[in-house]
Amino acid sequence: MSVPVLTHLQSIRDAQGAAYLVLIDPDRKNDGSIEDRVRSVNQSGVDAILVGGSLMMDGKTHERVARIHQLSDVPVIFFPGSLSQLCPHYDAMLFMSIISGRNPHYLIGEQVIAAPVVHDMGIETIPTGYVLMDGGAHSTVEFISGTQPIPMNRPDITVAHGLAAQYLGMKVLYLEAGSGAQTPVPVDIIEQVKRRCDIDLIVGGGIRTPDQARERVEAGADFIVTGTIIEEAGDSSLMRAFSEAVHWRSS
Ligand code: 1GP
Repeated sequence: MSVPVLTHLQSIRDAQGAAYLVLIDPDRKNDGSIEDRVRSVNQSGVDAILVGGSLMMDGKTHERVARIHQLSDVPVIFFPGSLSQLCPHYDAMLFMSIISGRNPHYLIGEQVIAAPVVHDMGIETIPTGYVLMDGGAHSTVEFISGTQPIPMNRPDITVAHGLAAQYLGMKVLYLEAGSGAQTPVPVDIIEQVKRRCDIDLIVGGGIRTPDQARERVEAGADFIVTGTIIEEAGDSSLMRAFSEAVHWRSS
């Protein structure tokens, strides 16, 4: 792709209201469904694939990422759960810091270890502040990173993190309720962060219906991520419905 992946997604956002990203977990449990999932992505108006997960249960992650990249018609973006998933088969990566946490290893430690390898591989980096919110289920990220999520009733704390990310020069803020969350990030939090912060917003975690996605786009989300519900649905019609809901300007 000649333009950077982030620029490409921003131009989709500008033209169609928001961009829609599907998360594929390259773990063993998805080994048999990866090809079908990527083919569905290609046919359903999805704008990019995020690849990542907090825990890998075998050693074949890189081989699965290569398969995803080979089959995908859209950019494949690394959403790092851990450095063990870093490999050259990505078009870009969210170069993330868990800014809602106070664990120095996930604030800067992993990034320092990764940076020379990323440089060597030539992967586009998208500077991203990752904000974990309390979606009502103890998420794997919470456990692995050893960090506390921000309560959903504290838009003030969330806005403060968004401003900090902006002033640190990050390009994107990822408002994350946690994969499989019972409650997605509330609309009013997205509205307040959007009103106060000048930074693109990824919103994900616990989004289970196209209506929920659309409400979050209307509140100010630039990019919507779904993972679990797409895994559970197992067909492309739901992806298509999400794509139409997110791309509200073209529907
Ligand atoms: C997780 O935000 C993503 O990091 C997707 O969450 O699996 O709940 O859709 P779900």
